[in-house]
Amino acid sequence: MFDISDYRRDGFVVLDGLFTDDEIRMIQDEADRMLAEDGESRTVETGTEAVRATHGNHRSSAFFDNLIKLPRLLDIAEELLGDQVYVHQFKINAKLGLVGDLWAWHQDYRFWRDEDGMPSPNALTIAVFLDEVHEFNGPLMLVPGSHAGQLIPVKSEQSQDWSTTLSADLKHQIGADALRDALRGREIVAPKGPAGTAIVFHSNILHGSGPNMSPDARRVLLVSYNAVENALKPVKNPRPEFLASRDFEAVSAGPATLLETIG
Ligand code: 6CS
Ligand code: FE
Repeated sequence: MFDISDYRRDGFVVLDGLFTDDEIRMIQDEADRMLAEDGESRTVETGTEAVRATHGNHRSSAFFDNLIKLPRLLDIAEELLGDQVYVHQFKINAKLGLVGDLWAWHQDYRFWRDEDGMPSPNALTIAVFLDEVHEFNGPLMLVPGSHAGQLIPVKSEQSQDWSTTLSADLKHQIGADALRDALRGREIVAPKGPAGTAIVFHSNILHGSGPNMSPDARRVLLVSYNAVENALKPVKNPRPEFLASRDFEAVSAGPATLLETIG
């Protein structure tokens, strides 16, 4: 399916056609149902009613519970993490046309270590394009090789409000000087492609995305798998279960195909 050495070198790989058009249509329908459901696990773009993201939907949607157990996803996660895996976080980022805001440059492991007590960066995310990703609707940008170093220093702050870990005005912001150092001699890539394309990326890779300047939505479904051996340690202020799961039971493979929406 892909060359593991590419993943080890770059910290990510792009998988064309991981899902078929028919499967994407089913995923889009269930994603829209979840994005429309108000609740604590849904965030909106600052100062607007426009939905930004929804989290932990595999815990309430039988359809997404089936999706996270697809062998085509579990095989990748288990191979790259070298262990059985569980779902640390499930989210759908909407990045709606013209209103979808940016995701500042960051490393996921910064959040999963400092907020959730994750011992090591042996975790990854599989991001599935639910819409075509093109130059103007806020493609995910990644810095190949940036996963191999230490965590980039951030401007620390003591906010206990977990919503600042998901907003455009992101907690754990990386300052311009630290960013300049991290980007020196490196390139920035922004994989584009049709719905059904997937990007598998390391928890330590520097990534972000700009605002959506086009009328086309850029919905992306992201499943973050953690190695069972890398289960979260206890922390003083644990984030909600829909953001950082503390059910460390290994996920067993389910059917190889998506089941009809069982909404
Ligand atoms: O805080 C988190 O877990 C989330 N925040 C960002 C900026 N990306 C990773 C993760 O989804
Ligand atoms: Fe991220």
